[in-house]
Amino acid sequence: MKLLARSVFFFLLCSAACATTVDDPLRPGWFFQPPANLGPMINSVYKETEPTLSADGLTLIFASDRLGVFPGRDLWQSTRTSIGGAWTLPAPLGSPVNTTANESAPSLSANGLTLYFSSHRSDDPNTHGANDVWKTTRTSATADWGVPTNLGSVVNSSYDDGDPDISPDGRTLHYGRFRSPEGAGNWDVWLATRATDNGPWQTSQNAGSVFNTPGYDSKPSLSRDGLALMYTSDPEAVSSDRQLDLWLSTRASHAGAWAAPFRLSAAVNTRDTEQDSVFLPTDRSIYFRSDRPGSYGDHDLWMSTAIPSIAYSRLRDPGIGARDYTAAGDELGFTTTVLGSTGGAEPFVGVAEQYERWLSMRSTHARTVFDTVDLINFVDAEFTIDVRNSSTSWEAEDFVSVTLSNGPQNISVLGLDTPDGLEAAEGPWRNYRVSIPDDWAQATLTVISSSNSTRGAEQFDFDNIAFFGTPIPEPSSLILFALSALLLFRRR
Ligand SMILES: [Ca+2]
Ligand SMILES: [Ca+2]
Ligand SMILES: [Ca+2]
Ligand SMILES: [Ca+2]
Repeated sequence: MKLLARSVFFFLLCSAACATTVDDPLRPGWFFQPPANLGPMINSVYKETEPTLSADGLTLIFASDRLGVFPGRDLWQSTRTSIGGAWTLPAPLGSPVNTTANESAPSLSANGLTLYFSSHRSDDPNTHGANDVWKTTRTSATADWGVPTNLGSVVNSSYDDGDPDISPDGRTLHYGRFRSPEGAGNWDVWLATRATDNGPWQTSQNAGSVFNTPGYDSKPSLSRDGLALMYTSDPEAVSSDRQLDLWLSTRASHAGAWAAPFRLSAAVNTRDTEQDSVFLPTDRSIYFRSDRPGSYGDHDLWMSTAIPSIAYSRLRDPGIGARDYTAAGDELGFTTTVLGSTGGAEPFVGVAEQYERWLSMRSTHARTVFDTVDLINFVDAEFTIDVRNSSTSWEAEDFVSVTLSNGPQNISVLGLDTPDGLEAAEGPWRNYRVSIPDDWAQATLTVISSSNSTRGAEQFDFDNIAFFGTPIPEPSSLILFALSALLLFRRR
């Protein structure tokens, strides 16, 4: 049945392209995929940071400390003639935007005529102290940029102010401020507002505890549709081993509240630095900065694209400590059975929270079974999960397994009775991914772990769980009509 459906799928590919409804691209359930380096035309042995794109996606401006006209960090620009086309060799924006001071974090307005950026212009009499947010304007997309002006005392302070992100309607500026008394600590996300897209800034406030933690929280980026805010965070504030990651929050409407943010999957976030994300015009892809392996040197710009999931669980909605969770729609519920305590200190199984949530199994023998996922209407299905080993050691009788099953058929995603591939002691999240055969009509995820905790505290964490696949489109009514007409004709 599924193979027949598959041939029908390819036959109907064109009509599907027209008929498929595009859901909100950033609703929970969309997951960003393993990223690709932007390549040696953009990236170099120097730092490439803080990208911004024009509304048509054909102009890229970023900061780099590569050798230009001035020493230090300057703004550079590259262009392309089509989405997916090759970027030109970047050129510095030049004076009066770039100076001997550092310029960074550009953000281009929707009409492309105003460029916001941060700069430490201590010689300029208009500075409010340390880094400030500045802007420059031009009269057309091909005109030269004018002399930059300071955004003024509503936005700027005596503290470091930077990382501006101008909203598509020009009325909201998300930005970052460092160590101000109104903050939660380190960098925090702030936002300023105004009534028109070109008037004076009227209000400015800390974006609040939904986003801000004692650690680093900055480099906000609002999606073009205004329903997603991605930013860079290190909530644990481990300054000696800073793990900057990309975090995302969504809201149902422009007036709605932001949902609790989540860390993007370990398919994107690694032990290396991920920061400075910006949405591309489709809101489905991001550019960001990372120093991960595969970079051309220091920090590079990378790209990742989000795809929709069939079913997902980020463990955000279940209450803290929950062992059972009933979910609706395409979110996965689960049931945990404790098979026995292993006698160690602090046995725990359930949803754990610090600034994010994950399923944690510590000093117990437990099995968690997730809701069965119906795959009948999908082909090329895949499964992904982030797993972390927080054990202090690995001993005999410790094991962790992640298995998909369809009746008697099984796929082992992860089955370890040794720590191969999973570093112990606060190891990084690792992303695991498997393909599911097209003849599977459904799949059930089972996670089991156990530990011999008489000799230590073993702990396994699970997060960012999702099933992906290509939907088999419903035959359109027009084609059904044509098929029935054909059958009727043949019978006569
Ligand atoms: Ca580089
Ligand atoms: Ca300042
Ligand atoms: Ca903070
Ligand atoms: Ca990271």
